[in-house]
Amino acid sequence: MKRGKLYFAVATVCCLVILLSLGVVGAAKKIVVGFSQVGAESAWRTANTESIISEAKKRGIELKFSDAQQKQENQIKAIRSFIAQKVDVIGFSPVVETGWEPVLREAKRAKIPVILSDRAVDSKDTSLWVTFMGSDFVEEGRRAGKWLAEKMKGKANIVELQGTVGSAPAIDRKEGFEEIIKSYPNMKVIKSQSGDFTRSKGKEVMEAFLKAEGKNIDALFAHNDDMAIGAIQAIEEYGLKPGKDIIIVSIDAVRGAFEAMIEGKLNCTVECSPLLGPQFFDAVEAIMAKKPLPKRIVTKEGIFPQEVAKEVLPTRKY
Ligand code: GZL
Repeated sequence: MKRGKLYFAVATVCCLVILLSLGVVGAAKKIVVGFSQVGAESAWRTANTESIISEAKKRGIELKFSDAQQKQENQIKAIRSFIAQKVDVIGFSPVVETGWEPVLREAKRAKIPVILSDRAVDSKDTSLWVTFMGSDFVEEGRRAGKWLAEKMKGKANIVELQGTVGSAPAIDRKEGFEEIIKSYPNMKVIKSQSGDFTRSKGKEVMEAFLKAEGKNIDALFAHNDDMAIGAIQAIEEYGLKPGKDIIIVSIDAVRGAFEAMIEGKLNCTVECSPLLGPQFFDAVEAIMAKKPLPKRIVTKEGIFPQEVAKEVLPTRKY
């Protein structure tokens, strides 16, 4: 009898040692997440990256982070690499809406759940991702349109600096803005072109608008603050007063926009929060705990006209 008990004890210890070495018991296995970021094109993106990286660190989650420099092929490569490394969850902000199905099918075959952060994918196969979290860009466009219509009393020749061609924010912000101004026969978009969400391109395209339309321009709608800030430089170099000769509304509500409003050079910014880190990793931990998630998680946002800029700036986190 005694020999039997001894054998049982030895076998139990051996099993425990094997399970411990496999990380099945004892210390919980560290979660590993692969995240493919659009790039570093704007102050918004920098704040978004900081939010993702700092939140992973705070939660002790291993983050494999890749910057795609606004190129879809780089994001596809990064996602394939995450699949090869067998990460637990893949997250990414798709630089454009289309062209993702093949690589997302590979992730699905590898049984790696995908979270869309910030921007959407345009695909009928919604099984390719667990959830899409981010702003309602159409509503942001509507808010910009409503504010401008009121400010201009329903009459303006408008130039538009669009975001990255084919990206969800550019497509949807344009849609929302047009939905509003179509009710105002005397509000017309006389020029519209992509500034790719960057300050430099926003300045360059605004210079071309001014060359073609000059004093005929009453207002600028920029799909993000970085392009608006670039356009402000172009307007000043052209000899006009931004915020006075040309009324400007943009989107993101980054620190630079508040500073420009306090200087009287920008008139309104619509909030688009980049602080998605906590929400993103809540979703990661829910997936790991096999908890259900809604297909769509919308970030709550506001609008900031020039009049409140000074009082609100100290409270801003990005
Ligand atoms: C919006 C985000 C956009 C920002 C830009 O959620 O995708 O990309 O508006 C950024 O500033 O470049």
